[in-house]
Formats: sequence, structure tokens, C-alpha cells
Amino acid sequence: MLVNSSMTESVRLSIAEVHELAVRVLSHNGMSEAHANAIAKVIAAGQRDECHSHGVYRLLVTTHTLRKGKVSGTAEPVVHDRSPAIVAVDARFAFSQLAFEVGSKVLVEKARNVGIAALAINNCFHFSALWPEVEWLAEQGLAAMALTPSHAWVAPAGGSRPALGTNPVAFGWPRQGDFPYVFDFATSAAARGEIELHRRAGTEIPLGWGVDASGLPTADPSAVVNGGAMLTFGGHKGSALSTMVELLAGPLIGDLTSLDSLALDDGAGGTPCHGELIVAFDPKHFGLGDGPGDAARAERLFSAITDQGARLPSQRRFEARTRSQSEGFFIPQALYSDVLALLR
Ligand code: NDP
Ligand code: PYC
Repeated sequence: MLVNSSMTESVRLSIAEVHELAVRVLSHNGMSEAHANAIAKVIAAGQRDECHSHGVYRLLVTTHTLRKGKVSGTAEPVVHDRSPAIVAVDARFAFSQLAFEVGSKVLVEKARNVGIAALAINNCFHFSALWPEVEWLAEQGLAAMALTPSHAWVAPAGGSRPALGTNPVAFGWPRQGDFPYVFDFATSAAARGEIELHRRAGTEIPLGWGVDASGLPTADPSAVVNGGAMLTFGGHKGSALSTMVELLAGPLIGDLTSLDSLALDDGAGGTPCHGELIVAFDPKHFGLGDGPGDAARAERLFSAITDQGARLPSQRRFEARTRSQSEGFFIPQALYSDVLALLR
């Protein structure tokens, strides 16, 4: 660890140091080794890829949720084999990562056998980005989608009262000899974590991210968080997509909506608790994967995007990853101090 002299308010850490710090903080706050390791992996990966809203910052929220006694730090996930194409994992009110680690292996097996398969994770506290999951599935040669609700912080298009979660949608597509094609975004104009980071830094948010308690557009992150509402991206389109996420990763899999999750939180300010749906497609069963034709058509599409100077989603992330692997990365000193305080 090294303090950057030109940016005295930042601290440089390596990926291994963040992983170790995360394990230490989570274990100190009562989490089992298996959960702490599974969570440390996604937190270190988030920071490595410069996804600041889902990196080291998340240690504050996860620990707060542990200390409030909301989440189990030790419950082992239980797998329910529902059908040849469906596996459910009951996270038993622990965080989602260990449930994904266990369930995703069964998901891959089922997708390879049947062609398309779904993993439903139930009763999980969910704080993480979804790209680590679809990226891993793409590395196994599968196309994949992941959806999850959150807390009801977001107003539907045309309204001003929160009813929807920030509800991310992620997609991964396997590519030969390259990073997979991956996108992962909240269906709100920005993730809640981005607004929280602006609030911590005392900076304004772009107009269009949220409204204040009177339903008026605001650049003040605190006004959005305290009594206001976040907005969906793309107006009614984001609103409908977000509603789809609520339905597919909520009632369809026997789990909570973002409204239910916020009610369950009961003012504790903890991580949302609900379900997650992950669907995997094995290209071989759909006729793709037989070589040149279809995979090449997908590659021509990617080239048509990048040849004109547009970038593929995740490209920034992959570049950050390469940089972080050799140089480490900087996090704000204030965040580092707040995380160290969790060891007391
Ligand atoms: P962003 O708007 O930052 O990015 C969304 C996606 O768009 C990324 O794949 C990003 O790639 C890509 N992208 C961004 N700019 C461009 C561009 N100019 N051209 C092409 N692609 C681009 O993300 P959000 O704020 O919406 O979400 C951040 C994270 O928050 C997500 O990982 C999401 O899973 C997580 N989240 C988790 C929730 C939960 O309940 N667990 C709830 C809500 C969000 P790149 O990364 O390379 O920039
Ligand atoms: O950033 O919107 C968010 C979020 C919600 C739950 C985890 N991250």
C-alpha cells in the first residue's frame, strides 16, 4: 500500500490487498470464511475494474447490514433441483455471492444438457454488480442474462413516488480468444451507489437522475435520497424494463419486489433482500458454435460498432482491469479510513 504523493487524499492498493482487507473486515464483523471469500472476490473485482459504486465502497453497506442484524453472515445456501432446466438456490437470508457460486455450477451443467437453463436465487441480500456473473458464464461458453430488483427508490415514468428498484440487467456473450461481450446497467438513470458516492464526495449529480421530495428535478444527491426519488433511464422504456425485472426476478421465482424489500428493511438502511434470476443459453443447442457462420456474424456486428469509433460496453472495464493488474488502483483516503474503522 502506498499513498500517492500527487494525490495525497488517495491510497493505492493492489487487488490482493483489497481482497485481504475485505475478508478481514467481513470476518471481523461475524461472517463465515466461505461468505467472506465469495464477497471479497466480487468487491476486489469491482474495484479492479474501476466500478467504484460496487467496489470497496460496498464494504460499508455490507458491514452496516451485518451490524444491524439483518443478514446472516453464516447461513449455507441450499440447492433445490427443480427440473431439468431450473435450479433454485435458497440463500437463507445471507448475501447472494455464495449462493451464486454453488448454483452457477448446476446452471452450467443444465444449460449444456438442455440448451437453456435458469438459476433462481431466493432470499438473498444483494449488493453486487451482475457483470461478474454473466462474464463468468460467457467464459464457460454460454450466453447469459441476469436480473435482480433492489429497494423501491425509483419513480416510474410519469410518476414521482418510488415504486421500482434500480433493477440491473446484465448480458454476456461468449467470444473466441477475446473478452466476452458484456453489458450491465441499472434501469434507473444511474445506480443508487453512484448517487451515494456523489453524496459522500459533496458533488452534484446530473439533472435527470432524480427528483426532490416535491417531484422537482434536482442536482442535489441528498435531496434524491432523503424523500425524493430516482428516475428510470429512457423514460417509459426504462420504466417498463424495470417492471419486467421486478416480475421475472420477483413473483415469478417466488420472491420479493423492491417495494417488499424496502418494507422488510424497515428503515435500517441495509442492503436489499429479494431474489435474482439468471438465464443461460448454450449456443451449441441453438445451432451456433458450429464454427465460422454464426459466430462470425456476431463478430461482424461488433466490428460494425467499433469500426466507427463507438466502443463496446465493458471495454472501459477491461482496460481498467489490465491497468489495475499491473499498477493497482487508487481509492479515496476517506473511504479507506471508513473501511479501516470497520475493524474496530
Ligand atoms: P453505467 O451506466 O456506468 O454502465 C452501464 C453499462 O454501460 C456498462 O456495461 C458500461 O461499460 C456500459 N457503457 C457505459 N458507457 C458506455 C459507452 N459510452 N459506450 C458503450 N458502453 C458504455 O452503469 P450503472 O450505473 O447503470 O450500473 C452500475 C452497476 O451497478 C452495474 O454493474 C449494476 O449491476 C450495479 N447495480 C447493482 C444493483 C443490485 O441490486 N445488485 C442495482 C443497480 C445497479 P463499462 O463498464 O466498460 O463502462
Ligand atoms: O447501486 O443501485 C445500486 C444498488 C442497489 C443494490 C446494490 N447496488
